[in-house]
Amino acid sequence: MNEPASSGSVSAVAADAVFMDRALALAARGVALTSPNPMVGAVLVRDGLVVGEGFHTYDGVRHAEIVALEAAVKRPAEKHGGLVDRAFRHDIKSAIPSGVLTPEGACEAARGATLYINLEPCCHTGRTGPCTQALIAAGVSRVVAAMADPNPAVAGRGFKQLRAAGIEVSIGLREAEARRLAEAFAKWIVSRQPLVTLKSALTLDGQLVLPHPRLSRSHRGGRARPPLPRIALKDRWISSPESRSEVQRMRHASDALLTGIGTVLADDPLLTDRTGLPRRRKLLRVVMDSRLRLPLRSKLARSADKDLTVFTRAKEDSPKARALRRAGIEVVRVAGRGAKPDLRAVVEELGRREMLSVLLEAGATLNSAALSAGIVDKMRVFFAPKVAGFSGAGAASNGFQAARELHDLTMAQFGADFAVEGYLHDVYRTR
Ligand code: AOF
Ligand code: ZN
Repeated sequence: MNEPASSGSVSAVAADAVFMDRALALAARGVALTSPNPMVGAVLVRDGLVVGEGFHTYDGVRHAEIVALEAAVKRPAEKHGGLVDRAFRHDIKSAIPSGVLTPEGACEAARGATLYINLEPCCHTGRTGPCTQALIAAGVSRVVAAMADPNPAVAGRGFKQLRAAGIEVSIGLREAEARRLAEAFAKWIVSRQPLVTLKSALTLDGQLVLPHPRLSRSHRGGRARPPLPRIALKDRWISSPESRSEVQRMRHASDALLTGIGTVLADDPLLTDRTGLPRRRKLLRVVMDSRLRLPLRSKLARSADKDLTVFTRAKEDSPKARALRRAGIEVVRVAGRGAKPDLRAVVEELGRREMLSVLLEAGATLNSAALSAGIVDKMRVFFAPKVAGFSGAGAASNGFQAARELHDLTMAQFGADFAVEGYLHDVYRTR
């Protein structure tokens, strides 16, 4: 699979890397706009020049290759000799075979060009026709792809079709980057379950909560706490402003956010994507709340707008459930044992709703339940250079039998904080 880029010379290999990086950057522009499809970017190059490029968005329907081919066709007439618009009828299921160049578009724009793409071109008919056929019809002579499509409907057959048509295919350039970009799609398309990332911010002595005069008294109760007024805003946070912007970016890249009622009662969070960047579907905010303690006056409940779901063990027709529903909150009774919800069932339900990625932003209770249930795929922990006092019962009380090990670790700095990221599961391997 991992063939070197062809054409031999050092400059050709370097050019391949440059154009693949461009395809990856284009793909990433589809963040929050492609789910439940993957992020894909494509660059068409002829004689060392980019003649067309583009990226997929779900609402734009057309796949990245087709956007790039169309861009090549739409270039100024003098460049390609009188080309017409709409040369590709890829997204219209009609008498014209999808993905095939129409007669009026019989242009030379892409003939002999190389396509750089971060994912194998598809060979199936979904909402659009096969990209392989469009590329063959357009006369593309070489395809450089970073990775195979994990979708079982494609999975290498796209490459086979291209090769059978005489197109030179190289696979594996920037594969690690491409696999990372497609990891949530890969997990979901194979298992129909979302990729779950546990995000947390800790002090250097491993505490999730900073010392606070009011929190050091009773930390329980069924009401959302008002904001803590006497402490300066900057001192209420464990992590740096840079870490918190990064968390916003992580929320933006997620389909759903999962938290526990304990966090809601303690912090009264809003849990929204405040990047201001466009997203196709609202970030679904999900609360695990066995006994339906979610206060109607909490920020979450008051801001509910078809984007708040509560998973509970309480009866779906209880007065509280009805009150929450009247406030526009979805209440779903989930399988479980006693008051303990089955977190696997929750994740499966989110997968059925085409949620590819879930960000778990919760406290110690839900975090450890999620880890014990085996639903966490990766972790991202922000360590802040603060000390809260080395307190707590720690691992003795959370029911863990043994420590779990993370792999493929990476580390990044955000302001004064360090974020460590690692995987608990190989998301490219079906469990
Ligand atoms: C590509 N290029 O840009 C994307 C691909 O229903 P459809 O027609 O949109 O097909 C969705 C599937 O196509 C998706 O599951 C994945 O396998 C592939 N996505 N393929 O050649 C693209 N987004
Ligand atoms: Zn396609």
